[in-house]
Amino acid sequence: IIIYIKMSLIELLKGYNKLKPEPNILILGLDNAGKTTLLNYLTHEDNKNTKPTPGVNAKSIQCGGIKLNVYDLGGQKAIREYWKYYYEKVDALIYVVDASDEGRIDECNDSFQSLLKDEKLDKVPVLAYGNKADLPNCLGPDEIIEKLKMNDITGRDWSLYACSALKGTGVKDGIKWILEKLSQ
Ligand code: G3D
Ligand code: MG
Repeated sequence: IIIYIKMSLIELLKGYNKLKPEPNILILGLDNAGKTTLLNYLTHEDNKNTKPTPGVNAKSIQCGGIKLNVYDLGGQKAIREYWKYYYEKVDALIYVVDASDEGRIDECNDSFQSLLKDEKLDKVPVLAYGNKADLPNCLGPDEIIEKLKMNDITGRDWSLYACSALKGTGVKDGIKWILEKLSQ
């Protein structure tokens, strides 16, 4: 019998006792990018009942006194329209890209560039996921880095990981990168 145990954020957090207290991680991306799927994967829960705009799908995870807030926001509107729902300081940003949807990559880049310009996200480390990497003919990491002009990013740390939020592959590596950034 094969018992498949899903990676969870809580399991990953165990190795990070120097993590800053109560970090806020914001998950953003265009609609259909896979944000809710990612949230479901990280929390082992079905968050599907919370549909995109205008609601904010917020998830708080407690682990040994550590609170990790994951915010899953729809991507259809400018980020500014969401700030009325959001008052806490953001410590890290996860930007989910649908790597299988080349047709929307310019729109995806526009949204990403406006995020980078937002003063509320100034200096905030950015983890980009090239999601849906399980699908054929996906944009590869190098292509996404180029399309999103990530090599031009200054004043903040960034990284990009290919992943499949659906299958879980690659998710852990990205989360580890963020946890390192949030560790003092
Ligand atoms: P969103 O919350 O960013 O809007 P969702 O996106 O998490 O709702 O995902 C949108 C659709 O993409 C869903 O399909 C979901 O199953 C699919 N999806 C998300 N991540 C992956 C992935 O890694 N691989 C594949 N193949 N599909 C993914 P449905 O059909 O439910 O609309
Ligand atoms: Mg969603």
